[in-house]
Amino acid sequence: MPNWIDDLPKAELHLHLEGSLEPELLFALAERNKIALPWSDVDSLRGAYAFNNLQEFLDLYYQGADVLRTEQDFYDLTWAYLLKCKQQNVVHTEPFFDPQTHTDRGIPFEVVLRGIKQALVDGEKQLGISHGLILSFLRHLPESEAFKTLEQAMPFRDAFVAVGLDSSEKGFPPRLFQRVFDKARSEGLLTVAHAGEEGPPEYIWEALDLLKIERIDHGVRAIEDERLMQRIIDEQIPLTVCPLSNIKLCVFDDMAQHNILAMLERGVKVTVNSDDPAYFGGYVRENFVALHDSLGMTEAQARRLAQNSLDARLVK
Ligand code: ES4
Ligand code: ZN
Repeated sequence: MPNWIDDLPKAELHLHLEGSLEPELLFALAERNKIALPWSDVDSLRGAYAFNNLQEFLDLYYQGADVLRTEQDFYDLTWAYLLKCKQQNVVHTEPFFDPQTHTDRGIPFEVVLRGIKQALVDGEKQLGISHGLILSFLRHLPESEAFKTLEQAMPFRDAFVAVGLDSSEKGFPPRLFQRVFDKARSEGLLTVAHAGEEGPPEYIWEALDLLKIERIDHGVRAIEDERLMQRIIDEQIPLTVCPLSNIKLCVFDDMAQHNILAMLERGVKVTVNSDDPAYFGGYVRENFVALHDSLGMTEAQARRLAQNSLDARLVK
């Protein structure tokens, strides 16, 4: 593996903290919290990480998140991720968390937030990794539930830089969340949204025009709409692309088919991210390595991708 991948300072702009829960920590937390698991050991859990689409992954991801119960659990989850960042020269991160995944099973919002935020603050002090936290709404739940979540978050307004939109994409277009995103922006929060991962280019248009997003999470299906491509290039709207995720969820048949370098060469502001590294086979470094191995990414291209990630930060 080339050294220059590690040497590049990078920002990670698309990372679900719940998706960084490695099987080893999942089992340790289950034991600590006296939770019985349906898998006999770490290897059999890892063996279940085979997905045909986004929904098959999400079903397991929400099941895995059930072991997260206490403030310490959320701290440990976030800290383990930050140690990975340190190893891989990720100097800045803007992670998502999904409050509804936890509040809907009775974990108080502030328990989740305090654990995550304390680890991020310690990461800044002890590891030198800066951050901006993004509160993500689950789009398979109604907008009224997102409003409730935003209300719960407002006493902690300063803990966040933005709101996001994730979970099952098809059938849940961005327009369903226009009002809650308006409300978030009126509170001074920035906005991002998953769009064009499995969903059509139309969802990317909606996310831009109705949700006024600063970045498109995934966005790889923009390539199907030439007018959209022109806008993304003209306005230099960043795409937070997650190559290994896209292969694991069958968005592309294999890495050799991935369009990230084609987009880069057309002038799209693409970045490299890990999405749910515990489930998809690697962190930022492993995503860069896959682009090198399967797409022939050059050192110059890697430099531009890393620079794009630093330029596309919400927190400068
Ligand atoms: C996600 Cl890959 C992906 N897409 C949409 N929502 C998500 N939540 C966690 N990972
Ligand atoms: Zn994602």
